[in-house]
Amino acid sequence: MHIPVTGDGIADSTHTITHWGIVGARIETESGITGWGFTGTHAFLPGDRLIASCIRDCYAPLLIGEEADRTEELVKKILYYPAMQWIGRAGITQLAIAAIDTALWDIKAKKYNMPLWELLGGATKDVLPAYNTDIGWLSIPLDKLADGAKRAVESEGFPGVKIKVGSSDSTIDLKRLQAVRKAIGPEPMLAIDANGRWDLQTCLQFCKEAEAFDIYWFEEPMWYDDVKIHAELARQTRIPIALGEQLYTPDAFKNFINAGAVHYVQPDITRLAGITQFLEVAEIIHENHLPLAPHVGDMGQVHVHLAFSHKACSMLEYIPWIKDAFIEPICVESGYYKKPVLPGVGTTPTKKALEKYVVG
Ligand code: 0YR
Ligand code: MG
Repeated sequence: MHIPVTGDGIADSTHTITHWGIVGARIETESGITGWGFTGTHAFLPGDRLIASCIRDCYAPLLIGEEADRTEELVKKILYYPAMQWIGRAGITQLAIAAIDTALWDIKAKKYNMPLWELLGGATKDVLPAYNTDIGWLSIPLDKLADGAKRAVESEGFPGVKIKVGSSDSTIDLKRLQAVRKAIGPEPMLAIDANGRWDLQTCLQFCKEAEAFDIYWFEEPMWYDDVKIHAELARQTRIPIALGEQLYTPDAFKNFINAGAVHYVQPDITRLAGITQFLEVAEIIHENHLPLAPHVGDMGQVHVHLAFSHKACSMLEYIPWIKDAFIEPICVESGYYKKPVLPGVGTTPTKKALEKYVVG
């Protein structure tokens, strides 16, 4: 499905998009359960077709006829399928497996008639604060940015917001940051996200000035895979570093964590190979006494279950783009997430959405 984002489109330092693509798997069992799982894209159809064909042509034949309930076993089977290991241990193959894994968990949760958070052993918290990213795009002009942030905090009750930085001139970002902090006051959580755009020099300079605005975290400051420069930045600034939305394997997380290069860890089921690997990464994060702050870009539908269930998680990003395409949309009231109640993992689309948004 290709679903329109907020307004006429949004931009961060790296991505300019008008639609969000959710590409995925529908798996049916002989006993009549249908599981759904998705990854997320720019809604770039040729790319989406690669993911769809990876699911249909490479992995589906390995799963047909298997016992659907053996979730982890089936995920390991496709994750470590020798003929596919050179083809991908990141990117397309992980996005495809993510969708399949999510659909398998959906089947299991539906079979046991429980929402995923309950299937995973129950909620570890009653309240889950949401922070709003949708007010903070780089494409929003400064006056609207400050107004939107103020409205999110004061009228809508969000305990926090995140704004995008990463402009070619970082003094522009400092002005935007200053305006937002002034608009929302000293209390609310305020995070920034450069989507990997800057280099170490720019980050060091920027952070020196930005420390005055009480930044909760600085997300993806520099190139996604470079552990060393993030460790260096972490040593030289008081602002905590957040990342993980573009890491595809548990090993990648270990590398950043072991180097002291990350403070808030942000796995995303749509980039990691789904819920099974997310749970593995969540344990690694917890063992290292770090906070888990799942990325929602945009499969909040599932992350809300994982956030309520895992003890290392105490907040969740909020981006509302695709919620209305599902029979139980994610729901934030006065800045806090509501616990899902329907059986499954939250990925069953509405008939209407399938009619309206499916592209082929
Ligand atoms: C746009 N959140 C993010 C959007 C957002 C991205 O590509 O997906 O900015 O997901 O970085 O933390
Ligand atoms: Mg981000």
